[in-house]
Amino acid sequence: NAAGAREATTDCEGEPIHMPGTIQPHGALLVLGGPDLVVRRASCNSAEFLGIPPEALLGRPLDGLLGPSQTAQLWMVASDPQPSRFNAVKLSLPDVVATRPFDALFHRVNGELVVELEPTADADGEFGAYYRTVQRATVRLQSAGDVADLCEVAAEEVRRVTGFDRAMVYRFDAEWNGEVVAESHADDLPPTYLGLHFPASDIPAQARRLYETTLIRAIPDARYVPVGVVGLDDPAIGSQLDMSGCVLRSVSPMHLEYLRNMGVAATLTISILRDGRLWGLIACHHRRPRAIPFDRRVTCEFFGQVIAAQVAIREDGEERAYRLGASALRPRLLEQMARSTPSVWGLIQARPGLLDLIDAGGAAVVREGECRTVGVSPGEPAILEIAEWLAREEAGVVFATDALPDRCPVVGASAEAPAGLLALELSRERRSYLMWFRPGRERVVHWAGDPNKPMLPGDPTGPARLHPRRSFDLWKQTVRGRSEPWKPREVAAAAELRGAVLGVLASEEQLQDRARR
Ligand code: BLA
Repeated sequence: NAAGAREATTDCEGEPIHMPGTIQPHGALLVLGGPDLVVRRASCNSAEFLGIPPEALLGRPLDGLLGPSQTAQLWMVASDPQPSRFNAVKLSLPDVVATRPFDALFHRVNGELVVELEPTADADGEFGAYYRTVQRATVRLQSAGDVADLCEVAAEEVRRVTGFDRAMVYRFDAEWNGEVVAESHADDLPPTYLGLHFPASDIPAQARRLYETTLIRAIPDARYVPVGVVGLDDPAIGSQLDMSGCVLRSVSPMHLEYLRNMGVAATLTISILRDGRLWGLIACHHRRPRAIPFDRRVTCEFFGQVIAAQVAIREDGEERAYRLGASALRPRLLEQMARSTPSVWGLIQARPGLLDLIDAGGAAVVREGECRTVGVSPGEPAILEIAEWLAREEAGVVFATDALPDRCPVVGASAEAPAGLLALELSRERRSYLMWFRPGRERVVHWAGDPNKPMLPGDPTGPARLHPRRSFDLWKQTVRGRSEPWKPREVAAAAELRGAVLGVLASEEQLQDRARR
């Protein structure tokens, strides 16, 4: 039910995912503070990586652990005023037997230096082949056609580069609902998510904000047991560590459950930004645990930026092409008006016409209690009522809504009723309007599989809403009675058309006046 959905959203958004107090176990974490970089916090698994248990690390200055030359190297990284995320130092510990080679990743938070140790990539020799793979991917992305084609290539290439079972491009809409717009999968897996929509609550607001600053995240094993972090016995240490920038940050239990319900053992997620905001994600799934070493994650992050740049180029291109198309179409609509009596009916007769200017299910022209329609539109009585309502409400000269049943009481929320309305006022006194209608979104969904067949055996006792299919149902609830939103460029094109149409109508009136005299 809708109330339940809202509640779940609120709960999810309240979880402080940036300070879980624990980390994932595939690495170890140290927090250093003070002028001597003394270890103030350490993860409970430190012995596994450093050979030293956390209690024995706390209070020790760094140079005692690393020796003077590595400490100096670390200082250099630590004092960089603009620390790069791409900076990792390969460290080895002189006085202890390190159990395995690792990368050390650094960043600062609230005056402390956070050090994360992760197993390093072992096969440096592979780099040549890896580089060629990335280069090939970059070339393919740059030569992709439109945004849809680009997403297709992005999913394929990210899967190839990461070796995951499945890679998807997940695109957000204006309300942060998402749709899987491309999917690449291993040969022995079926396509599963392509075309599916998910509600905004599946990736709550605080998570989306975080993903705008940390552009790549890995969960190598979704069934992991979280590792605690202990601190010096000092009141200042009592406060929770802000792990926003930690690659080892423990993941929300809600999300881990979601992944388990999906049958996913490992994920890698890459942000795609547009003007600093999240445009979409590349989500990779693997059936077995899978870790991607730091070097490769950096490559994937770079890859996300290439994709983002290519998205921007194509979207800007589409914008320009749309504007050009609209300005070419406008004179043809006006020509048809000149050939029709009364002229406004010409707008309905023109081919290409109103539905080529604005992507909608149908359009109508209302004039003095009469109307003409093209495409799929409500019946004449309903259209006339909408015109009455627009006039009464003083809806303005350009009115756009993607939630008409909510806004306009005369439109019922029936499956046939339009959910989106873009209306241009031609004359309020005469109840004369030009309208476009869009259907409800739940009807424009394309299914990849049988919606009634559960995707996974799943855990029947688990929270039902976390099942991806149910999640899709939840999305359908949140968008009931809602249409695809009108794009700003469409509203702008409609407003420009209104100006031109009013010009034609004014001269028509002058002619009629003259004829009468
Ligand atoms: C995070 N949810 C996420 C992430 C994705 C999704 C991609 C990013 C984290 C990651 O895996 O790297 C959702 N993943 C999807 C979707 C698909 C997919 C839609 O593969 C489709 C194919 N999630 C819920 C509900 C809650 C919730 C109801 O469904 C809250 C009650 C929470 N999701 C949630 C939280 C995070 C998250 C809190 C942040 C996880 C973190 O970074 O700690």
